[in-house]
Amino acid sequence: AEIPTAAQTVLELQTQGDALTEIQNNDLLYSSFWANIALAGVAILLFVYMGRDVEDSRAKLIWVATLLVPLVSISSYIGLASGLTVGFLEMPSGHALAGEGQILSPWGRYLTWTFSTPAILAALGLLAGTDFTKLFTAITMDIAMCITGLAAALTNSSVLYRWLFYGVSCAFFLAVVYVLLFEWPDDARAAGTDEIFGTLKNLTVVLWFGYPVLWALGSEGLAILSVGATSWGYSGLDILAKYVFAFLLLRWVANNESVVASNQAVIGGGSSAD
Ligand code: RET
Repeated sequence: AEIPTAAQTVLELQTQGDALTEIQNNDLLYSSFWANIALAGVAILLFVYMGRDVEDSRAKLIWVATLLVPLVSISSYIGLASGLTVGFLEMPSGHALAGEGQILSPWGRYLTWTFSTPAILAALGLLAGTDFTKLFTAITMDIAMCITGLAAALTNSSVLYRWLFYGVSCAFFLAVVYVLLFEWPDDARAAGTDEIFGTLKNLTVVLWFGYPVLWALGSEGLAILSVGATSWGYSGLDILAKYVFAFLLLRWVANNESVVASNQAVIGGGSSAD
């Protein structure tokens, strides 16, 4: 490892500045980032307010996990809007954008999903009253999905390797979907949370399938959609998968604290307020 010279440091800073200029000149892209920053800010305030009377420790844990979603999101989108987590990538031959020069890649998105999606799954698993094994499985598979998705987006040695990473990421995704569809519904029935769990599970499974589809159609994949359109696609999915999800969950928890509190599951119990 060499110590970078001053000139190299300046060069890197210029790249970030270039990214910022490019982002700001792309109205579609820039507005998709700022819509989410604003929404995350409002959501944080609203969710803190909605959880103000929650006292049971398991209900609080669900609330904290849910609150993490907009907290990660606001950081993620500031990273994108500032250019910090956006880079330029030359696409390999065989990719639809090969030979088109440097393509803007908002890779920070894939990175921060590594933190926001486990929070969503933690909230859902706790709601279902699941055990440690299933929660661990869902969350580790989910993290692996995000990291291999990031790898797929950043690989530019060959188009085949991009799709190979994509395929591996999809396999991890299916493991998550399996837990959501075939493990947690039974747990939720036993916990008496099956109605709200069912709603949130359906919302999650349907919306989460939108992400790999968008990746395949978007600028990283077949490039049928522009960079800006792809970004709005993700922002739209994020709005539903995060904020609608979190709002429904928190409203239910605030109104049904006793159901969550009486849940005998091993995770998140312990000293409740009484
Ligand atoms: C990628 C591409 C590779 C294949 C798969 C993907 C799935 C991504 C998902 C993301 C969900 C994100 C959410 C974010 C909210 O903060 C990485 C797009 C399967 C399911 C819900």
